[in-house]
Amino acid sequence: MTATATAQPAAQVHATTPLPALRWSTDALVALFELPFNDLLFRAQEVHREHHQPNAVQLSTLLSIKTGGCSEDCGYCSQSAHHGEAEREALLDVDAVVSAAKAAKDKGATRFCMGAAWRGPKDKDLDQVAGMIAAVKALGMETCVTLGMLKPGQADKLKAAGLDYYNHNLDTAPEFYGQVISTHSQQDRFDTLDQVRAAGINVCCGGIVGMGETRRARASLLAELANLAPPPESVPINQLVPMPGTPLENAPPLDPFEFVRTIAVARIIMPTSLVRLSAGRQEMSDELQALCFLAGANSIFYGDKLLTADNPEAGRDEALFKRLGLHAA
Ligand code: SAM
Ligand code: DTB
Ligand code: SF4
Repeated sequence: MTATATAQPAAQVHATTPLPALRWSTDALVALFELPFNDLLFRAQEVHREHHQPNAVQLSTLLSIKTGGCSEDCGYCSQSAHHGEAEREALLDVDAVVSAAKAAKDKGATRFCMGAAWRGPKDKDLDQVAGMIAAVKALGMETCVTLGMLKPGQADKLKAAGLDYYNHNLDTAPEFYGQVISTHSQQDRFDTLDQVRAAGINVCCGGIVGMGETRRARASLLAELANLAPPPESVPINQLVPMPGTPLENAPPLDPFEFVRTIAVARIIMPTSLVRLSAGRQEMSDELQALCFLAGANSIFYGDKLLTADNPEAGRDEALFKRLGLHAA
């Protein structure tokens, strides 16, 4: 059987920029997922080499600037007040953030991502975060924040502070979204993404796999991401980290090859984006991570902590890069 994947004319595109009317269908992406593994990885490598340095991997370091107690009920999240067990911590002060950013820069990270467990920021909080962004930017790093849903005008304030990227994930397929989150809708996420784009901030937007969704749902999420106009500059692909106490604590583990396929499809349909091998690396073997790089992942979260979950120690990543001949971008 020959599987073909074609871009279809657009019916509707999200975001404000009128761009080429290309729209990926879920069927086309399911066909990519169904390719023999070697064929899929070969196609992903071809696309990867056409658009990126083949052995370069960008390093982003995360810091949780406000932890736990979130009003939202995202079924995967340790920081939800509904079920999360993460220890709560108030918004950090600027000095603490700057010293973490300096340490990350010294270790080789080029982007510093600050995450807050909010449904969305209050204006007072946003002013404090703006100070953090300006201070991290002054270190010569790229800045990224993920603060939840934005109200009109807030994205402009972030842009004025020097923000390079806003992370706001679509997280899962529209047809699965309501099974995982009830306190906001995926349309709310699109609305914030539109504001981020309109403010001239780069978009970091991806999702989570391994929550018990079908392959078709994974394809459907990737189609939504690629059909953003333009597609996100950064696409974090998270593998669910099953957190104690959350509704998804006992989700059945995903076949590792299916995770690699997800990366490969993302690479093929979003050729110029950074595809980040994100949460879940601590639980992955070196061999599985190598397959993800072969499939076109060219960014990682670097540093021993994500927001509340563990991430590989820098030393393990350095050793892996050396064995694979990879270098920091
Ligand atoms: N509250 C903001 C929001 O939801 O956009 C920002 C922080 S939130 C923790 C950022 C992202 O982390 C989520 O969109 C989700 O993709 C990811 N995430 C959260 N918990 C996770 C888990 N247990 N495993 C994998 N990814 C997770
Ligand atoms: C993203 O897509 N993954 C990061 C970042 N954006 C903010 C967060 C992963 C969180 C993993 C679970 C935790 O640390 O609590
Ligand atoms: Fe809150 Fe974000 Fe966690 Fe959802 S993913 S509960 S919005 S911190």
